[in-house]
Amino acid sequence: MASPDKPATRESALKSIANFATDIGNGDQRIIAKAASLVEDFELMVSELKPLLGEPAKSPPIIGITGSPGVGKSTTTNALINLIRKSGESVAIVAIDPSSAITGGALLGDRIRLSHHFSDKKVFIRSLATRGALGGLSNATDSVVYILAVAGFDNVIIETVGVGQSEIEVMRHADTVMVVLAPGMGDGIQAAKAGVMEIGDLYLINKEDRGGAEEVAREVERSLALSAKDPNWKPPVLIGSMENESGASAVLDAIQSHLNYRRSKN
Ligand SMILES: Nc1nc2c(ncn2[C@@H]2O[C@H](COP(=O)(O)OP(=O)(O)OP(=O)(O)O)[C@@H](O)[C@H]2O)c(=O)[nH]1
Ligand SMILES: [Mg+2]
Repeated sequence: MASPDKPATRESALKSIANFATDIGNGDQRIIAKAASLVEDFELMVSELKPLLGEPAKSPPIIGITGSPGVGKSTTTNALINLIRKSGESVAIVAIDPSSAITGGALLGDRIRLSHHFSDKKVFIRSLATRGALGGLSNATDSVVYILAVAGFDNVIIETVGVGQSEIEVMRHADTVMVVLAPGMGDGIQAAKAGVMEIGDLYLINKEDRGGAEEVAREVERSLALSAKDPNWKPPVLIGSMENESGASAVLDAIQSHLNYRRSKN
């Protein structure tokens, strides 16, 4: 739908971003959402935004959550949001939604799952649709994450569905990548095949309540023994049921440990 104040050119889009600078810095969610739309529509790059918005005061940790459709990534995200908010920190979520253009389905599910956070000013949720070339989504993610950093969010979570090439690309922007799996989806074997064993800093076997999680965990550990992403970091394999938040604080602790490890390296 054409909106009367929607910029028509890249130049005017960048002008709008420049005008948004103060409001973005103040964490105005309506303006942040507008800026994100401009990033998507015009594929604005961080290198174009930086002269307009400056360096963020601090860079928030970027937590990537990936895994096959339906394993419980959004449910896990929701559990993490609850924990992060309990600690008083703010969090922004970027959900990469490959299906929205086709079905509009997955995002709707996420909307319902995350909707109780919508009135919380310290939680910002934004979806980005897959479109265009492989690098497009990755660039858009990079730019939106940069805007969220300027806006001062304490934490950023990126959720991607699946483990295809563009997801792996997107996950490169994350400081810590968590791969979520679930029993009964042939996931242990699939994961080993699909190359997720190379991208995870930690693994969560979700839906423990359904049974079979231990077996998947052992299988994942066996695969991990064969393919180390970082010889100095042994990815923890956690088990939980995120629907009832069982094991969620152990997940957040493991994420924090990896972020600390990363920081200690830099
Ligand atoms: N039994 C059980 N079901 C769960 C658990 N966590 C999530 N689910 C269910 O699994 C389904 C998928 O959960 P989502 O969180 O939407 O999964 P997702 O990985 O984000 O899915 P996509 O974004 O569509 O790929 C939902 O029906 C959840 O209620 C759990 O711990 N136990
Ligand atoms: Mg989801």
